[in-house]
Amino acid sequence: MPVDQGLRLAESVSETRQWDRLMELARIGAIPGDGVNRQALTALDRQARRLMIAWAEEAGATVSVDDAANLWFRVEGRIPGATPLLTGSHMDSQPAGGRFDGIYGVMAGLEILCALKDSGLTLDRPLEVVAWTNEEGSRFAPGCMGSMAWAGTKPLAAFAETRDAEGIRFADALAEQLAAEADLPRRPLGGQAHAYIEAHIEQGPKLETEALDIGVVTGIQGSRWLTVTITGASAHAGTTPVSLRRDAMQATMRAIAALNTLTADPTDVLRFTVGSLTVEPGSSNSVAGMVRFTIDLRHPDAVVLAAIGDAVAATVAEAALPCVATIEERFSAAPLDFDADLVTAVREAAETLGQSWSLMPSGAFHDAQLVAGAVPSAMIFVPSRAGISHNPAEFTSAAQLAAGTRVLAAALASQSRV
Ligand code: HGY
Ligand code: MN
Ligand code: MN
Ligand code: MN
Repeated sequence: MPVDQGLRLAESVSETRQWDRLMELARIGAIPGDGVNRQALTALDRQARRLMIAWAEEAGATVSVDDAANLWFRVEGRIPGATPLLTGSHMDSQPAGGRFDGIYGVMAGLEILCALKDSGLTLDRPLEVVAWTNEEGSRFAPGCMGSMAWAGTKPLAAFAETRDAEGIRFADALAEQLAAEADLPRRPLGGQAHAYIEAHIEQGPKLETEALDIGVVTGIQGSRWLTVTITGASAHAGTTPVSLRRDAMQATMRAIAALNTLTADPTDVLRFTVGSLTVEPGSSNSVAGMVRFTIDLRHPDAVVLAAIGDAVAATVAEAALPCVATIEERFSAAPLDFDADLVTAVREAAETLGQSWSLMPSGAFHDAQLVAGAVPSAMIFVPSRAGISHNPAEFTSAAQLAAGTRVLAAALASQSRV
């Protein structure tokens, strides 16, 4: 599709329609402070999907779902049988999430389907928009299950037994989702795409601080998720001498203090987070018998990330004594550079549309990190107010979101030639 058609497609993107629909979706699972709690494979997730499905059908797309409950919207191109272009992101949110993380990228794809219909343009290639299942991993760890299963990084069965806080198995929650959407055509898991470009909020402060419109994302740093279980012995808080205790909470505090020392990085490149912690029996007058906590490690260098991850085990085991520590790796995504040609296409689309831009890496992981294992991929960022995300205060303006969607439209169109 020549550049001017990419421009015409971009011009048909409606800022208002996109914004109004995002605000309508934000009412599903709304929490105080303009936030959203719409976690993967819940009734709220299904309610939001139904809304997107209705809008996609209005835009003339065919809708389908695959065995991982990834949700697909497709419009045909001029060249029958051409490998499709692919865009999308995730619809699931954090428990105290914002109105834009993930859902913006799916909405941007949907908005481009609407722009195709409104403009009467047809791309050479089919265009597919996908909502990947469980990117956040906040209900069922790990994240990016849908994109991992689609890209063949891990078989879907590998996730079956993971449980949420209520003890529900992922396999059962997935079966419930698929049963609720049994009216949708089922498509095989996996497939091909000529290129994948994902639009997402930056979730950091760079674009706003530098007053830039677009992040041309060069790659994504590595992530490792570990779950630590420290086992001692529950005991009476009043009668048990401290010298006789195997206090899992005290052991945990020693272990996290030791990990803070291990991961201290004055350059703030290595990121270490303990985001969730559970205590058993969890009573004020019982010594903790078991503590389970999560570790989230991020670094752009795979060797550093591997070394730190391995050092965690030894550090925790020693600090936890006389309690026993076990460590389970829940997720790892290697650092990666996006497809250079696609990064150029995104940059050129931003320039053609007169948007200010900067090349930048992503601190957050995204489905694109896994899809890139199977398809040339790239990402587009739009600014996050004060860099806030995974927080109800997350905000990006209607105009900023529309600018990102227009760059996405032009970048996808540039990749449509067969
Ligand atoms: O955790 C992440 O990096 C992503 O935002 N889910
Ligand atoms: Mn996200
Ligand atoms: Mn997120
Ligand atoms: Mn190409």
